Amino acid sequence: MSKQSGRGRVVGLPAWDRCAVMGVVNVTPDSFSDGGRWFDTAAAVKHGLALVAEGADLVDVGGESTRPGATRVDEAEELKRVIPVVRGLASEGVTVSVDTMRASVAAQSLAAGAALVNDVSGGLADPAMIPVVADAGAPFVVMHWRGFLEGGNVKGVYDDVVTEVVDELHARVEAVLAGGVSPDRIVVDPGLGFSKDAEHDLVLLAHLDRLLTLGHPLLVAASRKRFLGRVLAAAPEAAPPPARERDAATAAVSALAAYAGAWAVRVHEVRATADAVRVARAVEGARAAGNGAEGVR
Ligand code: PMM
Repeated sequence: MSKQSGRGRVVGLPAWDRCAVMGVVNVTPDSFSDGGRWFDTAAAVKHGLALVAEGADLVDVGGESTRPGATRVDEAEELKRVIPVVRGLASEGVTVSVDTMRASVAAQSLAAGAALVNDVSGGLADPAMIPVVADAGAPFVVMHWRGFLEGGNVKGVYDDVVTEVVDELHARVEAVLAGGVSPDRIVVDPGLGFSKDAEHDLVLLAHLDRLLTLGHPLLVAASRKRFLGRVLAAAPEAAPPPARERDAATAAVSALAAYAGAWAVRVHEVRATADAVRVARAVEGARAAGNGAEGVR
């Protein structure tokens, strides 16, 4: 399978000639990395528009923190947080993704103008999710997920993390297809940090080519995650830098993921990643055009 397979077009979304940049707007008081800052409709819409001005191709709006140990918000509260922000951004012409595990939130977001449903449970948390997405003909992100984490990272045990994530994602994609979502609207995502520790995340990033063999566009969401804190810590036992000091490292992952053929990267800080995906495209272009080093001085 060609390296470009992960970059393939997602029907129902604009086509980009490089890895797309998905900016994150968390309308939550408790998200692990930017919680509380955009917990107000007007501020959240303004932030989403600022991300677009900085180079986001699409904006992912979420109203429920998926941070390990986070308590779930109820449906009414999630709707109250998310729908006005989706509507506000969509009415400004922004391509909006909704980050939700609830079918009702997905359905109302699509009605309010969202273009993509991003479900970290891959349709497992709410049995009504896949029918809603299929009926709407919406694109759908299927993330690798092993369930809600109560009491820590208990489900993060693997013999071979890459093979198991690929196989489990393959099974989810089959279920989503059986539920009527069309294959050209499915995006896959390894779910970095979800039932995975830092080593698992790094091994997955080292083998994005294996995820591309699933034959669907690939989304990589590394932004500010714990594994970057571990990589950046001065020593194995040293405290990791806080989430908001992991943006340069996030942009480095964006360049690597884009160069490996990812369809999109999901990030909180857009500007550096917008540059990173352009550098990756330029290098890819040079490689595609060139005949090797000879002739280049
Ligand atoms: N991670 C978070 C939230 N949504 N969606 C996808 N598709 N993939 C992810 O890895 C993912 C996600 C983590 O939460 P944050 O928004 O607080 O970083």
